[in-house]
Amino acid sequence: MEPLIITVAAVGAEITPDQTPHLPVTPEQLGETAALCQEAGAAMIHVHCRNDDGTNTSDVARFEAAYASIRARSDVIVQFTTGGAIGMSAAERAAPLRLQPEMATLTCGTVNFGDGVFQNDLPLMRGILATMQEHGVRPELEIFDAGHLANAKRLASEGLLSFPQHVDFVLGVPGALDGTVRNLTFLVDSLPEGCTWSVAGIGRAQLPLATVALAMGGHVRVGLEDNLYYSKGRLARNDELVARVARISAELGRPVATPAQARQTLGLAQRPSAALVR
Ligand code: KMH
Ligand code: ZN
Repeated sequence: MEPLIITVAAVGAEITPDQTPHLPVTPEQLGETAALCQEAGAAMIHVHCRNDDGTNTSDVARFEAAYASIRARSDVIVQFTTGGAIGMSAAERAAPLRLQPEMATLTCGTVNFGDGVFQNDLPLMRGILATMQEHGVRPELEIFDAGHLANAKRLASEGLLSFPQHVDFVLGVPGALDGTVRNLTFLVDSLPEGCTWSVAGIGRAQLPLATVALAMGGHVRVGLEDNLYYSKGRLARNDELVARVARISAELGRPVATPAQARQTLGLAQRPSAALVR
């Protein structure tokens, strides 16, 4: 099996700083988190940004500062959100793409999201995808529900996307597809030939789905965006969630990918290491 790519979704848009002392809020905290998580085994960081008071932002200057801070301290693949937070406009969600991160998410359909609706109609998807292409940003297709793969295939049939792609199954969001092994295997079986995939299990689904995915040859996303707890009642740090998956992978005999190995697997350009950049 190819080395396991561990992505850390360190921030997200839903967790508030009063829920945990471990949420990285400032660009400096994001850079420190990236360094700690790379040390623990992460090869990629999925980035949302917050203002100093913890509220969500798509401010380009804030993303620029976060990007610089991560780059100064680590080699991880930097993947921006284009999902943002519920209620953000498509233009807000796409704005940070002008910074040309290596990757960005593309959510492939509208879905209930708790009490809210995460709006991703086809025109919105086409617009975000076009902005990614304009800036040379590689998508990661976010699949929250069974119909989302069909939407991605439709974009491909329109010539806007070509398979294979890297796909992330986000399973267990209230209102979307449950985080079960059965749902994961169904989705993996539905993928176009040659795709790479990871799973982000929400809440208590995170650890079992991560374990199953790494045994199946998939990749794994963990982090506070998806799960606040290390164990029942015990708040997690991002780096220890990464370290636990890396340990399980080692026990199963599967090596954990360095950022350079992850770039090779995903077909991304290599870049000089942080040590060289500094
Ligand atoms: N915050 C969620 C509504 C993404 O980053 O691409 C959407 C989200 C997806 O987090
Ligand atoms: Zn996200």
